[in-house]
This record gives sequence, structure tokens and C-alpha cells, in this order.
Amino acid sequence: KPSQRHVFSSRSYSTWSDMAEEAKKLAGYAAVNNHVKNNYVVGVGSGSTIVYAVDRLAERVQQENLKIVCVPTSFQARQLILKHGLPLSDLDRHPELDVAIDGADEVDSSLTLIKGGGGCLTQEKIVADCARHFIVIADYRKDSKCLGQQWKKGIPVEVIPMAYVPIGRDITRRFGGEVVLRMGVSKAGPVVTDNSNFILDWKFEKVHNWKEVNMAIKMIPGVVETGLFIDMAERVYFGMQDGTVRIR
Ligand code: ABF
Repeated sequence: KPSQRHVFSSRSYSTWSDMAEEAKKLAGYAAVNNHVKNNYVVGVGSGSTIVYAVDRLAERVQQENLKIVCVPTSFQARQLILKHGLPLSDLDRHPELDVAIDGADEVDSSLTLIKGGGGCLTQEKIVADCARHFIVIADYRKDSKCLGQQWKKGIPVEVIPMAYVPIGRDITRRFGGEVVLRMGVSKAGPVVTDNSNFILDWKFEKVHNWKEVNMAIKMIPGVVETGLFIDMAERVYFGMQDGTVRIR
């Protein structure tokens, strides 16, 4: 069982973003140290925190001659695996994973997650579900009592493009709030996921029974997946501002 607290360093940071980056690194390194073993099939998440976890994976492969196989959750994850020269696989060859490690946008006190800020929620959920252990890594800004306290962009829902308007209307009619079609950086068109779908961001107004809401949204025709990850995370590693890692 991993210990509850790891002190890595007491550093001074020049900016807030340096501190957040260091916190991501602490979380990524600690999770890889504690949860990856020889001959493991490892699910590799997406986002910026996972970059540090993959750095550490590559380091351990080099230093300890660790044998692992990696299954990506996105095009970005695939590129990261290839960049580090790690063995790349997929769910056809490895439908059962030993562990999946991934970031999150927000984590509440019962380890319910909002994911999908990067648009990769569907493949992330599939890979996490195929893993015996699903470990989340995040910096201190993601830690919250209840969803919506920290992450203000809403719950991402991946949808079939031709259905985005009726799905958005259905969600707001039943659960309130506002639904926004996620646009690309240039605003010239919608974000298109790795699965050629669109993303709706549901900006909810109140705390819901997330299990019920998740099931209801998933039942709407055209919904591919939601960014609500319920009863999936086994442990969450938070990199903290003081150079420690808090494990929940
Ligand atoms: C993925 O990357 C997503 O599900 C989540 O949206 C995001 C977290 O990104 P970061 O590590 O950059 O905060 O894990």
C-alpha cells in the first residue's frame, strides 16, 4: 500500500504556473513509482499532467529495465508513447490492463471525476474501464468537495455531430444550466474529437445525483459518452503546493 505522504522537495517557485507544473510532476512521478510494475500493461491518459507520468515511465524503463506495454487513450497519448520509445499496444492486443493512469479536471470528495477538458473522455473511459486499477493524477487545483467548485467549464459530453442541438436542448430541459458546443481555438468551427464527434459542455447550476444524471444523459440518442467518471478512480494523487503528494 502506498504511503499517504511523500515529501519530494521544498522549493521556491517564480510563478504560480511553475508551482502547478511542479505539482503535476510530483503526482505523475509518485503514481508511476507506486503503481507500475514489471510486465505491466499500462493505460496512458491524456492532458498535461500525464506528460510527467510518461517521463517517469520512460525513466524507469531505462533505469530499471522495466518491461511494460502502453495503451493510449488519445492521439496525444499515442504520440507521447512513441516519442519516448515505449512499446505501443491497443485494446485488440491487450483488452485487459494492469493499471491506467490519467489526469482529471476536477475530483470531488467521493472520487467522482469530471474529465474531458481535453476532449478525450470516451477513449479515456474505455481504457480506464479495462484496467484493474485506475489511478488519477492531478495538481492541487483539481481537488474539490463537490463538482463545479473548481472546474467552471461544465461536464463534457461527446456527441454524434448531427444530434448536437437536440441533445443540448434535452439536457437543459431536464437538468437546467446551459449547454455550449465546444469550439476550436480559432472559433472557425467545433472541436472534433479523435472519434470524429463533437463535444458539448454542460454548465450545470446545482449539485445533482451524478449517477442518475450520467445514466439519463447516456440514454439520449446520439450521446457517445459523458465526462463523468463515477466509481472508477481507485486512488487520486494530488501534487500539492508544499512539494508533497496527497493520496486520496
Ligand atoms: C485528460 O486531460 C482529461 O480527461 C482531462 O480533461 C485533462 C486533464 O488535463 P491536465 O492534466 O492538463 O490538467 O486527462
